[in-house]
Amino acid sequence: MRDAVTKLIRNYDVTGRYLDRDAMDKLKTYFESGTARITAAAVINANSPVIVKKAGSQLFEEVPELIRPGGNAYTTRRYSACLRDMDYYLRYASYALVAGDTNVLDERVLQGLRETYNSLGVPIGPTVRGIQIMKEMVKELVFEAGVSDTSFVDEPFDHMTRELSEVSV
Ligand SMILES: CCC1=C(C)/C(=C/C2=NC(=C\c3[nH]c(/C=C4\NC(=O)[C@H](C)[C@H]4CC)c(C)c3CCC(=O)O)/C(CCC(=O)O)=C2C)NC1=O
Repeated sequence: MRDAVTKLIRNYDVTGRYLDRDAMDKLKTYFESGTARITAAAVINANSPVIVKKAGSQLFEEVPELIRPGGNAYTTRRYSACLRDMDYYLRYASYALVAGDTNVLDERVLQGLRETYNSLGVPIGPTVRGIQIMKEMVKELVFEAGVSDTSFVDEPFDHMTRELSEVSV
């Protein structure tokens, strides 16, 4: 698993370089955004059950066939599996936000996921939509918590969306 700092150090170590101006700029950006990243993690931690529940409801409202007979989230078992997956995405997004790097998502969440989803018939499009709904909710909460620029929140959610959609095509 990697974070913004270990990634940078590894890149410089590979070529035996001291940390130069460019490295300092990257480190500064990361550390300056530290408080906002922690706020985001705190907001997610304090609201995760509500976020997952509300995002799920919105998703099923937008794509009602998911929970109708024949839908992938039909039956309580699959309905719960779907919300559990949403909870995974949210929790790992909070890790990636703190790390300032999406590597944790590649290693712990996305690896092999496409194969699993394809073999179980879990539709990618609505999954991606669910992730995006959670992103919007988190951004709003982070903004309400006093962080004016919430653009950094996009990264992990968009990364999961991109990786999932890329393979579905
Ligand atoms: C931490 C990393 C991690 C991830 C990401 C993960 C995902 C994951 N989701 C699964 C199933 C599932 N995932 C869904 C999800 C959905 N169905 C829909 O229609 C919606 C679009 C969507 C919710 C948004 C469903 C319904 C199942 C059960 C499918 C089945 O068993 O038929 C499975 C198969 C095994 C199981 O049911 O537990 C895995 C491995 N597991 C992990 O350990």
